[in-house]
Amino acid sequence: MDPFFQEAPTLGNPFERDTHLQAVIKRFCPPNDHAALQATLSDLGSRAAGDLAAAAASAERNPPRHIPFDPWGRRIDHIETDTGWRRLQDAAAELGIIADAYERPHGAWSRWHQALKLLLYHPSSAVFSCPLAMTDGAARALELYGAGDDQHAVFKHLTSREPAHFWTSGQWMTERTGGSDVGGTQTVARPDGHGGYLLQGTKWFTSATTSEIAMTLARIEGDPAGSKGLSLFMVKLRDAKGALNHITVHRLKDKLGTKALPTAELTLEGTPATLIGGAGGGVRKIASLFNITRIYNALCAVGGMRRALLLAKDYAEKRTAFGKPIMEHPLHQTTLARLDAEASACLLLVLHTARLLGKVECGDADDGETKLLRILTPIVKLYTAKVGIAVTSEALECFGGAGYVEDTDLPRLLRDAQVLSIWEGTTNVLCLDVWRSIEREHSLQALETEFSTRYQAIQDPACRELADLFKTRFMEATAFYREGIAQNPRQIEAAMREIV
Ligand code: MFK
Ligand code: FAD
Repeated sequence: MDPFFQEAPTLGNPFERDTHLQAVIKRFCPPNDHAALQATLSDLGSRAAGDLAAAAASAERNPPRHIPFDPWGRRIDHIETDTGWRRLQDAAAELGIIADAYERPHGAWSRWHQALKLLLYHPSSAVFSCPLAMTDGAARALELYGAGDDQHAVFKHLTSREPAHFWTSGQWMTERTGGSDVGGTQTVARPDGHGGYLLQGTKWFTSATTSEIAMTLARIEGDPAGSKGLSLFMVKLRDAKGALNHITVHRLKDKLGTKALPTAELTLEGTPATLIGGAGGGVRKIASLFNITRIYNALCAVGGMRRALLLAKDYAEKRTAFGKPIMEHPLHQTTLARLDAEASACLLLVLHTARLLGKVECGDADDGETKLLRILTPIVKLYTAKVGIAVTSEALECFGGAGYVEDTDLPRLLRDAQVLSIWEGTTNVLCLDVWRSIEREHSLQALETEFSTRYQAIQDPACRELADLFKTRFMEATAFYREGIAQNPRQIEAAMREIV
């Protein structure tokens, strides 16, 4: 008898294979754009399984390396990255992932189009989507608060479609004192006497340390303690000769996942910096950045889930147990269907959020939609991250032992999902952001209106039964607010958990 060897799962074109994604696009895309979008995503799907996947595999095989000294002992702090990593950056520029959001070729639908590209790009990008997220956020902060020729030139680099001109940005908020509570930021900004500032302080997590610029928080000397005293700054990482600009990189983090992404600890030692949007209000200004990266986080969670499921479904057709493909076993079918339903719900939620973002950025949104975007952003970030971890974990189980074996490349999917609930605000911190948006921006009404509009449109009795259940829980969770008893922090936290 010939020895048996299991056929490996194959990705194929992840757009062509994802019938649910195609159905969603058909349902929501403006009819005139549909054919062109379909063709763009089909091309991108083929690249996601082809050259992008190959570049990502190379970047994962050759993780970044910190080279502190040159052969003669000079401090250089070079971070060596793989050619695949750099190809992924070039591809992002060519695909116009950031440019689409700012040139707005589809008007208020541009963010929605961009979101679809990201869903396919992210899972084949070795998490280059992280530098892209921060670059997009930095472009948004510059669009809102930037001034002057230099900042305009930087904006042009961040939004370029030309690989040779395209720059990326970091987002340096976390210090040793805390990533959630940035009020403890110890970085100090001293005027340089020529209108600029020199920064002194240590940043504890800086992903994409190979970026050209970074947006960061610092306290101008003499400004008050706490978050109120922080301002937003832009740092150019390298000088004209390509040497780091008064920055010492201590080491790269040894992380559970995101292995191709360089994440460093570094110290700013009199690093020249430009104040963005004037002194003070640093947290509010950097919120324009992290509200973009939080939506990217959600898109990447969904992209990761769909990728894991496509592979699991393909495998279910190829793997036989008890005399038939595992796809034909009812329990396995149910598992895949349940995971698919969860990932599909997240897909709809995040695409709707991207649509709202596009409307708000183009000035097409009414007050209710603006508030809805505000409250949905932390909700979709925290919810899709949690579901992403759970779905990816169970998707690995669908491969049996192979899902736990490194050279199948499946465990990486789970490692890369695990970070999604930590960076860009942990789950509890985002629960409190939901509360902040309710209390300060009165966004709950917008969520209730959205819910009741959708509730009334439900025809199917089974769906209505589910929606009734959801409605009861939603009303209970928000009762504290309507009844003006929002005094007890425990009760607020429990309620926020229920709402999301
Ligand atoms: C592949 C996936 C892509 C993702 C890539 C990610 C790469 C990883 C990068 C990172 O992880 S970067 C670090 C991310 N760090 C965070 O997200 C910080 C988490 N902590 C919080 O979000 C805290 O809640 C916060 C720092 C905002 C608390 O700060 P404060 O100053 O104590 O809060 P406060 O006083 O309530 O708000 C200060 C101002 O910010 C207020 O405005 P005003 O100054 O006008 O009063 C708030 O209204 C405003 N603000 C806070 N959160 C906001 C916001 N505005 C809009 N949206 C929000 N979400
Ligand atoms: P802490 O803030 O100490 O939180 C610890 C725990 O306390 C969490 O569970 C949190 O939910 C909980 N907690 C805190 N406050 C509250 C509260 N008020 N109520 C209830 N619970 C609370 N940061 C950057 O700035 N730039 C980067 O590029 C970057 N890259 C990263 C890359 C990776 C791979 C990782 C893992 C992190 C990165 N970070 C980056 C840091 C990340 O944003 C922080 O780790 C995160 O914001 C949490 O901060 P912390 O680690 O200090 O945890």
